Amino acid sequence: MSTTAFSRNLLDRLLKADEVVAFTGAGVSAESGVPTFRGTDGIWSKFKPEELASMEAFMRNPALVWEWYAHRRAIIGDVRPNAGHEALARMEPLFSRFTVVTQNIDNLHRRAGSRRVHELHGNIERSYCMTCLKQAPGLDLPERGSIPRCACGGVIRPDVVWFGEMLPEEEWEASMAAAGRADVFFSIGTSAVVYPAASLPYAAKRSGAYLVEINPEPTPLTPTSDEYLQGPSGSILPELCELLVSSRGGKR
Ligand code: BJW
Ligand code: ZN
Repeated sequence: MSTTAFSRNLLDRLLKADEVVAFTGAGVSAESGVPTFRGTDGIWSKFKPEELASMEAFMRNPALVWEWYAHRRAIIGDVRPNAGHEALARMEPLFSRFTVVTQNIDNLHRRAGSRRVHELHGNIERSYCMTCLKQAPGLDLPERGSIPRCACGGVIRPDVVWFGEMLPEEEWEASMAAAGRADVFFSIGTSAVVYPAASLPYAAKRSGAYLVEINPEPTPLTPTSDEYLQGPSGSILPELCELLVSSRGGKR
Protein backbone atom coordinates (compact mmCIF):
# COMPACT_ATOMS: atom_id res chain seq x y z
CA MET A 1 0.00 0.00 0.00
CA SER A 2 1.35 3.43 -0.94
CA THR A 3 1.85 5.88 1.93
CA THR A 4 3.77 8.68 0.22
CA ALA A 5 1.76 11.43 -1.46
CA PHE A 6 3.49 12.05 -4.80
CA SER A 7 2.49 15.28 -6.50
CA ARG A 8 0.77 15.26 -9.88
CA ASN A 9 3.55 17.58 -11.03
CA LEU A 10 6.27 15.03 -10.21
CA LEU A 11 4.37 12.26 -11.95
CA ASP A 12 3.77 14.42 -15.05
CA ARG A 13 7.43 15.43 -15.17
CA LEU A 14 8.52 11.80 -14.92
CA LEU A 15 6.05 10.68 -17.58
CA LYS A 16 7.46 13.31 -19.96
CA ALA A 17 11.11 12.88 -18.97
CA ASP A 18 13.70 11.49 -21.36
CA GLU A 19 16.60 11.67 -18.97
CA VAL A 20 16.59 11.06 -15.24
CA VAL A 21 19.47 11.05 -12.76
CA ALA A 22 19.47 9.41 -9.33
CA PHE A 23 22.29 10.85 -7.21
CA THR A 24 22.75 8.64 -4.18
CA GLY A 25 24.59 8.58 -0.87
CA ALA A 26 25.09 6.32 2.12
CA GLY A 27 21.41 6.60 3.14
CA VAL A 28 20.26 4.36 0.23
CA SER A 29 22.34 1.53 1.68
CA ALA A 30 21.33 2.15 5.32
CA GLU A 31 18.37 -0.23 5.05
CA SER A 32 20.74 -2.94 3.79
CA GLY A 33 22.69 -2.59 7.04
CA VAL A 34 25.63 -0.49 5.78
CA PRO A 35 26.39 2.30 8.28
CA THR A 36 26.17 5.90 7.08
CA PHE A 37 28.92 8.44 7.84
CA ARG A 38 27.23 11.34 9.56
CA GLY A 39 24.42 11.32 12.12
CA THR A 40 24.20 9.76 15.56
CA ASP A 41 25.00 6.17 14.48
CA GLY A 42 27.26 7.21 11.60
CA ILE A 43 30.86 6.11 11.14
CA TRP A 44 32.12 9.64 11.86
CA SER A 45 30.46 9.59 15.31
CA LYS A 46 33.15 7.07 16.34
CA PHE A 47 36.08 8.01 14.08
CA LYS A 48 37.36 11.30 12.77
CA PRO A 49 37.27 11.30 8.95
CA GLU A 50 40.75 12.76 8.74
CA GLU A 51 42.06 9.84 10.85
CA LEU A 52 40.87 7.24 8.35
CA ALA A 53 39.77 8.71 5.02
CA SER A 54 42.77 10.76 3.92
CA MET A 55 46.20 10.12 2.43
CA GLU A 56 47.78 11.59 5.57
CA ALA A 57 45.95 8.97 7.67
CA PHE A 58 47.05 6.18 5.33
CA MET A 59 50.69 7.31 5.34
CA ARG A 60 50.61 7.61 9.14
CA ASN A 61 49.11 4.18 9.75
CA PRO A 62 48.34 2.14 6.61
CA ALA A 63 47.65 -1.04 8.60
CA LEU A 64 44.93 0.69 10.63
CA VAL A 65 43.30 2.13 7.50
CA TRP A 66 43.45 -1.29 5.80
CA GLU A 67 41.89 -2.88 8.88
CA TRP A 68 39.01 -0.40 8.66
CA TYR A 69 38.45 -1.16 4.96
CA ALA A 70 38.68 -4.90 5.57
CA HIS A 71 36.02 -4.56 8.28
CA ARG A 72 33.75 -2.55 5.97
CA ARG A 73 34.34 -4.94 3.07
CA ALA A 74 33.19 -7.77 5.32
CA ILE A 75 29.99 -5.87 6.23
CA ILE A 76 29.27 -5.04 2.59
CA GLY A 77 29.97 -8.62 1.49
CA ASP A 78 27.33 -9.86 3.93
CA VAL A 79 24.52 -7.51 2.92
CA ARG A 80 22.12 -7.43 0.00
CA PRO A 81 20.69 -4.57 -2.07
CA ASN A 82 17.45 -3.29 -0.54
CA ALA A 83 14.09 -2.34 -2.05
CA GLY A 84 15.42 1.16 -2.83
CA HIS A 85 18.34 -0.10 -4.93
CA GLU A 86 16.00 -2.57 -6.64
CA ALA A 87 13.43 0.11 -7.48
CA LEU A 88 16.15 2.26 -9.09
CA ALA A 89 17.22 -0.72 -11.20
CA ARG A 90 13.59 -1.29 -12.28
CA MET A 91 13.24 2.38 -13.23
CA GLU A 92 16.23 2.34 -15.61
CA PRO A 93 14.45 0.81 -18.64
CA LEU A 94 11.46 3.16 -18.24
CA PHE A 95 13.43 6.14 -19.59
CA SER A 96 15.58 6.86 -22.64
CA ARG A 97 18.45 7.39 -20.23
CA PHE A 98 18.47 6.74 -16.50
CA THR A 99 21.79 7.28 -14.72
CA VAL A 100 22.76 6.43 -11.18
CA VAL A 101 25.49 8.72 -9.88
CA THR A 102 26.62 7.34 -6.55
CA GLN A 103 28.97 8.46 -3.82
CA ASN A 104 28.80 4.94 -2.40
CA ILE A 105 31.65 2.48 -2.74
CA ASP A 106 29.56 -0.59 -1.86
CA ASN A 107 28.61 -1.83 -5.36
CA LEU A 108 24.99 -2.37 -4.26
CA HIS A 109 23.47 -0.48 -7.22
CA ARG A 110 25.20 -2.81 -9.69
CA ARG A 111 24.33 -5.84 -7.60
CA ALA A 112 20.67 -4.73 -7.72
CA GLY A 113 20.80 -4.61 -11.54
CA SER A 114 21.46 -0.94 -12.36
CA ARG A 115 23.66 -0.82 -15.46
CA ARG A 116 24.45 2.86 -16.01
CA VAL A 117 26.26 3.67 -12.76
CA HIS A 118 28.93 6.33 -12.14
CA GLU A 119 30.90 5.82 -8.95
CA LEU A 120 32.28 9.17 -7.79
CA HIS A 121 34.18 7.96 -4.72
CA GLY A 122 35.55 4.65 -6.02
CA ASN A 123 34.72 1.06 -5.15
CA ILE A 124 35.70 -0.88 -2.05
CA GLU A 125 36.18 -4.06 -4.08
CA ARG A 126 39.07 -2.53 -6.03
CA SER A 127 42.62 -1.65 -4.95
CA TYR A 128 45.70 -0.36 -6.76
CA CYS A 129 49.43 0.03 -6.32
CA MET A 130 50.52 3.50 -5.29
CA THR A 131 53.85 3.07 -7.16
CA CYS A 132 53.01 1.51 -10.55
CA LEU A 133 49.25 2.38 -10.35
CA LYS A 134 48.27 -1.14 -11.52
CA GLN A 135 44.93 -2.44 -10.29
CA ALA A 136 45.25 -5.37 -7.90
CA PRO A 137 42.23 -7.53 -8.79
CA GLY A 138 41.26 -10.33 -6.45
CA LEU A 139 43.51 -8.95 -3.73
CA ASP A 140 43.34 -11.01 -0.55
CA LEU A 141 42.64 -8.70 2.33
CA PRO A 142 45.68 -8.23 4.52
CA GLU A 143 46.09 -9.95 7.86
CA ARG A 144 45.41 -7.62 10.74
CA GLY A 145 48.38 -5.29 11.18
CA SER A 146 49.90 -5.89 7.74
CA ILE A 147 49.86 -4.00 4.45
CA PRO A 148 49.33 -5.56 1.00
CA ARG A 149 52.19 -5.03 -1.46
CA CYS A 150 52.39 -5.15 -5.24
CA ALA A 151 54.85 -7.36 -7.20
CA CYS A 152 56.77 -4.11 -7.86
CA GLY A 153 57.21 -3.62 -4.11
CA GLY A 154 54.81 -0.67 -3.93
CA VAL A 155 52.12 -0.29 -1.28
CA ILE A 156 48.59 -1.19 -2.38
CA ARG A 157 45.73 1.08 -1.32
CA PRO A 158 41.94 0.85 -1.59
CA ASP A 159 40.59 2.39 -4.83
CA VAL A 160 38.42 4.95 -3.07
CA VAL A 161 38.51 8.75 -2.99
CA TRP A 162 39.75 10.24 0.24
CA PHE A 163 39.43 13.85 1.43
CA GLY A 164 41.69 16.18 -0.52
CA GLU A 165 41.81 13.81 -3.53
CA MET A 166 40.42 14.44 -6.98
CA LEU A 167 37.39 12.47 -8.16
CA PRO A 168 37.94 10.04 -11.09
CA GLU A 169 37.86 12.35 -14.08
CA GLU A 170 35.76 10.28 -16.47
CA GLU A 171 33.11 9.49 -13.87
CA TRP A 172 32.95 13.12 -12.82
CA GLU A 173 32.70 14.47 -16.38
CA ALA A 174 29.98 11.94 -17.25
CA SER A 175 28.06 12.80 -14.06
CA MET A 176 28.25 16.54 -14.72
CA ALA A 177 27.04 15.97 -18.28
CA ALA A 178 24.14 13.80 -17.08
CA ALA A 179 23.19 16.44 -14.46
CA GLY A 180 23.21 19.07 -17.21
CA ARG A 181 20.84 17.04 -19.40
CA ALA A 182 18.51 15.66 -16.70
CA ASP A 183 14.79 16.45 -16.86
CA VAL A 184 14.34 15.12 -13.33
CA PHE A 185 17.20 14.85 -10.83
CA PHE A 186 16.78 12.89 -7.58
CA SER A 187 19.11 13.42 -4.62
CA ILE A 188 18.64 10.37 -2.42
CA GLY A 189 20.07 9.47 0.99
CA THR A 190 22.91 11.96 1.02
CA SER A 191 23.67 14.68 3.56
CA ALA A 192 24.74 16.75 0.51
CA VAL A 193 27.75 18.27 2.26
CA VAL A 194 30.73 16.61 0.55
CA TYR A 195 31.99 18.53 -2.48
CA PRO A 196 32.37 18.47 -5.42
CA ALA A 197 29.71 15.71 -5.52
CA ALA A 198 27.24 17.92 -3.63
CA SER A 199 27.37 20.51 -6.41
CA LEU A 200 25.63 18.16 -8.89
CA PRO A 201 22.01 18.79 -7.76
CA TYR A 202 22.55 22.57 -7.97
CA ALA A 203 24.11 22.20 -11.42
CA ALA A 204 21.15 20.08 -12.55
CA LYS A 205 18.65 22.61 -11.26
CA ARG A 206 20.49 25.48 -12.94
CA SER A 207 20.20 23.55 -16.22
CA GLY A 208 16.44 23.20 -15.80
CA ALA A 209 16.01 19.84 -14.02
CA TYR A 210 13.15 19.29 -11.60
CA LEU A 211 14.99 18.62 -8.34
CA VAL A 212 13.57 16.01 -5.95
CA GLU A 213 15.13 15.09 -2.63
CA ILE A 214 14.41 11.83 -0.76
CA ASN A 215 15.73 11.70 2.81
CA PRO A 216 14.25 11.16 6.29
CA GLU A 217 16.09 14.32 7.44
CA PRO A 218 16.32 17.73 5.76
CA THR A 219 19.75 18.69 4.38
CA PRO A 220 21.35 21.92 3.15
CA LEU A 221 19.86 21.01 -0.27
CA THR A 222 16.25 20.85 0.97
CA PRO A 223 15.42 24.57 0.53
CA THR A 224 16.62 24.42 -3.10
CA SER A 225 14.69 21.23 -3.93
CA ASP A 226 11.48 21.53 -5.95
CA GLU A 227 10.08 18.64 -3.97
CA TYR A 228 11.16 17.05 -0.70
CA LEU A 229 9.93 13.50 -0.06
CA GLN A 230 10.62 12.89 3.60
CA GLY A 231 11.26 9.25 4.52
CA PRO A 232 13.43 6.21 3.87
CA SER A 233 14.37 5.49 0.27
CA GLY A 234 13.64 1.78 0.77
CA SER A 235 9.92 2.65 1.05
CA ILE A 236 9.56 5.76 -1.13
CA LEU A 237 11.41 4.48 -4.23
CA PRO A 238 9.40 1.24 -4.64
CA GLU A 239 6.15 3.21 -4.23
CA LEU A 240 7.26 5.74 -6.83
CA CYS A 241 8.41 3.01 -9.20
CA GLU A 242 5.10 1.18 -8.91
CA LEU A 243 3.12 4.36 -9.54
CA LEU A 244 5.26 5.12 -12.56
CA VAL A 245 4.88 1.65 -14.05
CA SER A 246 1.10 1.67 -13.57
CA SER A 247 0.76 5.23 -14.99
CA ARG A 248 2.89 4.57 -18.06
CA GLY A 249 0.90 1.54 -19.10
CA GLY A 250 2.28 0.43 -22.44
CA LYS A 251 3.86 3.83 -23.22
CA ARG A 252 7.41 2.59 -23.67
C1 BJW B 1 18.59 7.95 4.59
C2 BJW B 1 18.21 6.79 5.20
C3 BJW B 1 17.28 6.02 4.50
C4 BJW B 1 19.58 7.69 6.52
N1 BJW B 1 16.84 6.43 3.31
N2 BJW B 1 18.15 8.33 3.41
C5 BJW B 1 35.23 23.35 2.75
C6 BJW B 1 34.15 23.64 1.93
C7 BJW B 1 33.87 22.87 0.81
C8 BJW B 1 34.66 21.78 0.50
C9 BJW B 1 35.72 21.49 1.31
C10 BJW B 1 36.01 22.26 2.40
N3 BJW B 1 37.09 21.72 3.01
C11 BJW B 1 37.49 20.62 2.31
C12 BJW B 1 36.67 20.49 1.26
C13 BJW B 1 36.71 19.45 0.25
C14 BJW B 1 36.14 18.14 0.73
C15 BJW B 1 34.76 18.37 1.33
O1 BJW B 1 33.76 18.42 0.66
N4 BJW B 1 34.69 18.51 2.64
C16 BJW B 1 33.43 18.85 3.33
C17 BJW B 1 32.97 17.65 4.16
C18 BJW B 1 33.69 20.08 4.15
N5 BJW B 1 36.04 17.30 -0.44
C19 BJW B 1 37.09 16.60 -0.89
O2 BJW B 1 38.15 16.58 -0.31
C20 BJW B 1 36.87 15.87 -2.20
N6 BJW B 1 37.90 16.15 -3.10
C21 BJW B 1 38.14 17.39 -3.53
O3 BJW B 1 37.51 18.36 -3.15
O4 BJW B 1 39.16 17.46 -4.46
C22 BJW B 1 39.65 18.75 -4.81
C23 BJW B 1 40.82 19.03 -3.92
C24 BJW B 1 42.04 18.51 -4.25
C25 BJW B 1 43.13 18.80 -3.44
C26 BJW B 1 42.96 19.58 -2.29
C27 BJW B 1 41.71 20.05 -1.94
C28 BJW B 1 40.62 19.78 -2.78
C29 BJW B 1 36.90 14.36 -1.98
C30 BJW B 1 35.78 13.90 -1.11
C31 BJW B 1 35.93 12.41 -0.86
C32 BJW B 1 34.89 11.90 0.13
N7 BJW B 1 35.26 10.62 0.55
C33 BJW B 1 34.36 9.85 1.42
C34 BJW B 1 35.04 8.52 1.77
C35 BJW B 1 35.00 7.59 0.55
C36 BJW B 1 35.66 6.30 0.81
C37 BJW B 1 34.99 5.52 1.91
O5 BJW B 1 33.78 5.29 1.93
O6 BJW B 1 35.73 5.09 2.77
O7 BJW B 1 33.11 9.62 0.74
S1 BJW B 1 33.85 10.74 2.88
C38 BJW B 1 32.20 10.14 2.90
O8 BJW B 1 31.27 11.25 2.67
C39 BJW B 1 32.09 9.22 1.68
C40 BJW B 1 30.71 9.57 1.17
O9 BJW B 1 30.59 9.19 -0.20
C41 BJW B 1 30.64 11.05 1.38
C42 BJW B 1 29.23 11.60 1.41
O10 BJW B 1 28.51 11.09 2.47
P1 BJW B 1 26.95 10.72 2.27
O11 BJW B 1 26.82 9.63 1.30
O12 BJW B 1 26.18 11.95 2.02
O13 BJW B 1 26.61 10.07 3.71
P2 BJW B 1 26.17 10.79 5.06
O14 BJW B 1 26.40 9.83 6.15
O15 BJW B 1 26.80 12.12 5.20
O16 BJW B 1 24.60 11.05 4.87
C43 BJW B 1 23.67 9.99 4.86
C44 BJW B 1 22.30 10.58 4.61
O17 BJW B 1 21.40 9.51 4.49
C45 BJW B 1 21.79 11.47 5.76
O18 BJW B 1 21.31 12.68 5.22
C46 BJW B 1 20.64 10.67 6.36
O19 BJW B 1 19.55 11.47 6.83
C47 BJW B 1 20.20 9.84 5.17
N8 BJW B 1 19.54 8.58 5.48
N9 BJW B 1 18.88 6.70 6.44
C48 BJW B 1 17.32 7.62 2.81
N10 BJW B 1 16.82 4.86 5.05
ZN1 ZN C 1 53.10 -1.83 -8.32
